[in-house]
Amino acid sequence: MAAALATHGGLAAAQDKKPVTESEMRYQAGSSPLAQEEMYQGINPKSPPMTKAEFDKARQIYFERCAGCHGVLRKGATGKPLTPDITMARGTEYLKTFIKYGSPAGMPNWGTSGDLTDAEVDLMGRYVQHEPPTPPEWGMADMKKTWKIIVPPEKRPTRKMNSYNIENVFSVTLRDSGEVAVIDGDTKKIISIVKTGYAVHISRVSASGRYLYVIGRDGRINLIDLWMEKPDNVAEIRIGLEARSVDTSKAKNFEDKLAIAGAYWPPQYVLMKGDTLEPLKVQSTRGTTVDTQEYHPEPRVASIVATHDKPQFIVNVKETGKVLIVDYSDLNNLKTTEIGAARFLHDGGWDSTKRYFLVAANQSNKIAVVDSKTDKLAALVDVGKIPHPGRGANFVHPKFGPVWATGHLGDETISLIGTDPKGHKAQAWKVVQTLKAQGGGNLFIKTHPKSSNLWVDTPLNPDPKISQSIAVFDLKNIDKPYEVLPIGEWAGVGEGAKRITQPEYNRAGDEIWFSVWSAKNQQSAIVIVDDKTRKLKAVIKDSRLITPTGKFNVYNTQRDVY
Ligand code: DHE
Repeated sequence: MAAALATHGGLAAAQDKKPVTESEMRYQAGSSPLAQEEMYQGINPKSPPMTKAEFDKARQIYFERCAGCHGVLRKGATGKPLTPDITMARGTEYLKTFIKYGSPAGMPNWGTSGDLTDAEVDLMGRYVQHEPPTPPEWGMADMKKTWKIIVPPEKRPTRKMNSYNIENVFSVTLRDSGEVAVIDGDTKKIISIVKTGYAVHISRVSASGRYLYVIGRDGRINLIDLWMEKPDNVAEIRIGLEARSVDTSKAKNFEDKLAIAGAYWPPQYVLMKGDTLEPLKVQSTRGTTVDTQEYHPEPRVASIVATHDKPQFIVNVKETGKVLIVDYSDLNNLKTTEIGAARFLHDGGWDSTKRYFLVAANQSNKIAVVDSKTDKLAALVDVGKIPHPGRGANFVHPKFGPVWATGHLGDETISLIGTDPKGHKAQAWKVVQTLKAQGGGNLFIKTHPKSSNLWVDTPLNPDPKISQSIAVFDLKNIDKPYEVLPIGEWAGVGEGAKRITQPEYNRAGDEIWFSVWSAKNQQSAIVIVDDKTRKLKAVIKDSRLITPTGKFNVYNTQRDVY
């Protein structure tokens, strides 16, 4: 279905060039919480007949399996557009073949893999010829209905009530249990398990380091107060029906004052009060794409970052390929600067000076560099296939000076980009060196100002040997081959996928934590490695550590140390 349908319109044209890799497909094809939403079945007499029950079942399968790639409204994203003008011309038999057998361009073989029965393949072949149902909007009134202040600010502690060294606390995503584990980095003991949103995604930390903001894929934000004797939720809200990103104001005089979250559906971002999550302003991201200038009805909000020395959030919009710089100093007269970058914006991080934000435009194989001082695009840098930096890694290259590095989902390379236009002008915003790591399927890389190691994960590589280990480069001898550490084996957890993901440093920068990510019904773990010796230091195993993925050290997240 994916390859053959890519013939209509500019959206399709922009996507024709690159087949989707298996790693990327596995990454994108996560279940959407929208599967649970009731939607209206439009009647088009030309579409193949479907009962309401069939339509509802197909809709659920679509949102569980297909929406991540083809988009909520089937306008296309990583996968091709599947609107009825295209699909009806193909016909049911043709579509069924694609769904059953897949395509070399990345469409999974849903039928022959056993994921869908022949009856379900037939159902989906008919479903995609119907008008895409639109999930409901989610406005201020809906948000307010879900907004809860669990402990009002005046009833919260006025000083830290526990003896934890908060700067070395970690918030660990427990993806499939919809919780975070708050872990004491000094003792490596779990302080508390806090209930959060569905398939919880990331945590961010307020400017003071007191509050944790956690967002679930279902758009639920939990505000956790680390000053409580036992850190727990103090407020909660649902800002959309599906979301991935959250951050909090960092500028002087705005510390802990505001929060921002971006939704995948509806396509919007929301500004909130930092200590209560009271929603203050909802801004839509619907608009035109950066290249073909077509209207896009569902441009999802990808990463959001707070600038440290200016009252602004940098909001990266996926499908339109635009970066919005939102000045939050006056919410009634909100100033937004729109920067045209490239499609599809995803994740990114600051350079070491925190002036430049570098964000992956993953379908363009580019990194967009945004200058937060001038509010302008500084450069678009060509990198490897499907860049996926996480927040990237900053270090001083022995020859080329300060660089920021990204890995890639689609190949084994690490691109090092010069980030010092003053001191190293010739290298600025150019790939100065390309390293080769273990293989494709990389998601996160990490180093620390006090370290000379660069850690590269490969959780989505199809070879278990590669997905269960980590590659580490010596930044002092950057041309030396990388070393491979068998983190999955070190975890000692027995059977399981044991995908090693998201390296994260402790406060001191002398140890590095890895998630050993297995299925929900299998044992997972966190493996901690001594950064200097690269030897195993500790393993955290606990039956409550269900599917750990992202880990966020309070100090490093609060200050963007990476
Ligand atoms: Fe993520 C960050 C979206 C799948 C773990 N992920 C992000 C960000 C976005 C995003 C937009 C940037 C947030 C920010 O900085 O404000 N992620 C998506 C998806 O749309 C996608 C591809 C599919 C989905 O269904 O959600 C997806 N992500 C995953 C996973 O499968 C991962 C590996 C495991 C999990 O927990 O679900 C995963 N994403 C992460 C992590 C970060 C992240 C750990 C933060 C990294 C960091 O160091 O900041």
